[in-house]
Amino acid sequence: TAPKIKVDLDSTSGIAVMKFQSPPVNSLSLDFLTEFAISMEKLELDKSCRGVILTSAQPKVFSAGLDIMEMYGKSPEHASVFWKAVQEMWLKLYGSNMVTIAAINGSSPAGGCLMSISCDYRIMADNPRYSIGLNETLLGIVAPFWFKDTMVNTVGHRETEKALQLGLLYSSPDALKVGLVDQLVPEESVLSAATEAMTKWLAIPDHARQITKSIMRKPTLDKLTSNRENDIKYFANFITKDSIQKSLGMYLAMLKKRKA
Ligand code: CO8
Repeated sequence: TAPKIKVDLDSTSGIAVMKFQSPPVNSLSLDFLTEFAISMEKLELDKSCRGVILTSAQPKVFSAGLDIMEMYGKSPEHASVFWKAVQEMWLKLYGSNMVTIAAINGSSPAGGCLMSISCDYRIMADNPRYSIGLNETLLGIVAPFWFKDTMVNTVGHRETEKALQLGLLYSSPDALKVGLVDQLVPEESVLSAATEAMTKWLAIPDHARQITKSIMRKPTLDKLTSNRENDIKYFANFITKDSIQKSLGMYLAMLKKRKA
């Protein structure tokens, strides 16, 4: 099968671009997440790579978040394997020693938002039709504590309380207003602006920046690493409940209907 992520490393600048190319909407399937973790690990170990830019090759969408089909009508065993891969994606990204920048060139709901806020810096296309946020409650599901923690660390407690309960999807201007993204640029400049920002971040000595990043993020990461098995069990149990499956089914039907 074709790779779902295209990785281009420029060893001169030390900047890698990870381009998501999993049509139609870069949903985070088990295959996607596995490929993502492997790519991150390779870059992390590559001395010539100091920064990664995440972006999308698909039009209008950065990532549609977790692949709902991986959570719908599946066994608890499958749910467990899938959830472990979701955890792995976050641990690798949030805990990365490299500078990570999200070049958000389209909508970025739920898991797509999680990926974005797990980066060090976010640049989004200035297009009010693109939205970003943790909209889990709209699906009748609940953003796990580590999604919530990542959001709190980005926009603060009060904004997160509103955003998560209401399942808010912010238009790009609103996302900028609350600090969910750091910068808006015209759509065609998202990648070049990300490269420019990266140069600024890479001007800081790696060791000092890495230790500082770790001081900021380690307590949040530790909460999950010390509790991974329980988090997997909780997810597998929650997502396979009849009532939750029913909500997901209704949401999927709504997605199809909206399209028709
Ligand atoms: N998973 C699987 N399939 C998806 C997803 C998804 N997340 N998103 C879209 N699709 C499918 C659509 O159903 C459609 O399929 P088909 O062609 O067969 O009808 C196809 O992709 C294209 O989608 P659209 O026609 O809707 O494309 P648009 O360009 O109009 O819109 C959007 C793109 C904005 C991304 C839109 O598709 C959308 O809003 N998708 C839903 C996004 C969403 O709500 N994701 C939430 C996923 S849950 C999550 O990430 C965290 C869960 C944490 C679990 C915690 C439990 C304890």
